Amino acid sequence: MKIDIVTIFPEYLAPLELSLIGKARTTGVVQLDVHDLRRWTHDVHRTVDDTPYGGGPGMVMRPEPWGLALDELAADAAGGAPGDGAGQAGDGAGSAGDGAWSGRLVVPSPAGVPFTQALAHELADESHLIFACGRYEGIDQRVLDHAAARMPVTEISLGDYVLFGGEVAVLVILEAVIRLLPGVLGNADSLVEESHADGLLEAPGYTKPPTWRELPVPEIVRSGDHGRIARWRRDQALLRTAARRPDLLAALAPDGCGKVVGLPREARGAHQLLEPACPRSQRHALSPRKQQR
Ligand code: JB8
Repeated sequence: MKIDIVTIFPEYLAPLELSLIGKARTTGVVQLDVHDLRRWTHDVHRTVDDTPYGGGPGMVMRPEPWGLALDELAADAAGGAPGDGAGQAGDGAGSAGDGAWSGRLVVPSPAGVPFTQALAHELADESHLIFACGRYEGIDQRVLDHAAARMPVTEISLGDYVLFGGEVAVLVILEAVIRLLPGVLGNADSLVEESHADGLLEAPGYTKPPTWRELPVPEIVRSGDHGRIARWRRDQALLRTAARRPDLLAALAPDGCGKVVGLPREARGAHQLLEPACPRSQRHALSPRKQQR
């Protein structure tokens, strides 16, 4: 997989040299390059921002450097490349950059679609990802509109909170994506991934010693009875999910916590325990379909 990241703070992406992502780079699983947006500025101050039309606080990232960056990075290696220097007008108003662009543009934004494991899998199936890291009040919308006419563009939000810029979001997204690529994880970790795909939070984990600071490891996980251990872990996963992420449980059981349907037989005991964690006052939040009626 080819990965390009454009940012005004290349040093922010230094962690991509470490650990398993660093190894994926040195082994060639990913070819990752970090680019300074100012490389595509031409004024003496290498300006990347300007005041917002319509007023308001802060600054907006100017479209011209972003356009030139994408002209170059999205240039289809096979076909006539936009911005390959072969006769396109300079920057400024012109530079249509016509022709198909390769790759998929990913733009972290609080206004994006939620990042999920499913979206991580989708991105892991791409051959070329280009990440645009915004700062200030974000990137001029026309950059995304222009790109979206030439390549897939996905604005992604990590959650309902606001960062200073897109760099740390890109670190998160790439950590989730690169660990899915063939040859990055061993088999044991692949199985962990599958168990997370069942839509529940993981059960707690324990290791030696059997008692630590007077706290014992739950007897059942030391019992060696793998059938009972599996049921216990499933129960713990359900309890945690109900207490912390009722939205996930609702997705498993669209009729709400009064009727948990579609769960395996062995989960029903745990479901009885769940009822107190799912009070009447929360049931409407667990039944988005009913709410719509
Ligand atoms: C300026 O919270 B975020 C995020 C915040 C940002 C920009 C990009 C992403 C650009 N502020 O995901």
